[in-house]
Amino acid sequence: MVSAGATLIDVGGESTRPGARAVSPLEELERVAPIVELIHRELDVIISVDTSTPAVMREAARLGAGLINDVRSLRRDGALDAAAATGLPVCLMHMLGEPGDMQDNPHYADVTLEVGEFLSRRMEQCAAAGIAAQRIILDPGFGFAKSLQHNLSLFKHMEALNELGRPLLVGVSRKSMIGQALNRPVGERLHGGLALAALAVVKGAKILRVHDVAETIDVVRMIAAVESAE
Ligand code: 9MG
Repeated sequence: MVSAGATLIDVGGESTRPGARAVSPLEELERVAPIVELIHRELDVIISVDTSTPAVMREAARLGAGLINDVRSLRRDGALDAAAATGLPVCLMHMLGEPGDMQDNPHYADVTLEVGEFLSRRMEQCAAAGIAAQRIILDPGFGFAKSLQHNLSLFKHMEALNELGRPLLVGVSRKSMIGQALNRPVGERLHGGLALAALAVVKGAKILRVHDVAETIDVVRMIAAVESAE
């Protein structure tokens, strides 16, 4: 991934898939710490640690992580204080509930508005805990507590989230919204994912969380080539 051009590698020890087995903080730490240490030693890349667990945030930061990616937006007990203490940038993602129950009939009157309000409230909580706005990246949380229609509508109106004034991270690679929209199994979602990657960049996304790095980099470079033309 790094030789293909990735600037960040996201390392996680607890699956966020619906129905995934819960992992104790110790088990999560034992999974994540050696990988963070190894990547930090071997590769010139920013390590993003995908965790909601305060102890993992602190230890990963000590071992060289450069970003905290929390799908729970620092809502676990102690997470705000732990993230603040690391001094690292933080990605706040929108999700309602927990991965185990998030897809049980999610409901929104206006999904983009509600995602924006949620992220704005989380930024306020971060500010109160000593995490300055400049340290924050925002993520609409595609596939987290959202139906296909919620995901499509949120994607269509994603530009509205730029008004929050912070860089947007978008993760849609290989996700079920592509599978559902195109009726494709997970191994056949590359083209749908690249289409969404291009659209996300056009709508203002600054970071793409992807599996297919080389292909996505071509998409981004091609957009840049067009945008920089006379
Ligand atoms: C861990 N993880 C899985 N999907 C994700 C997404 O869309 N965004 C972020 N920030 N993390 C994700």
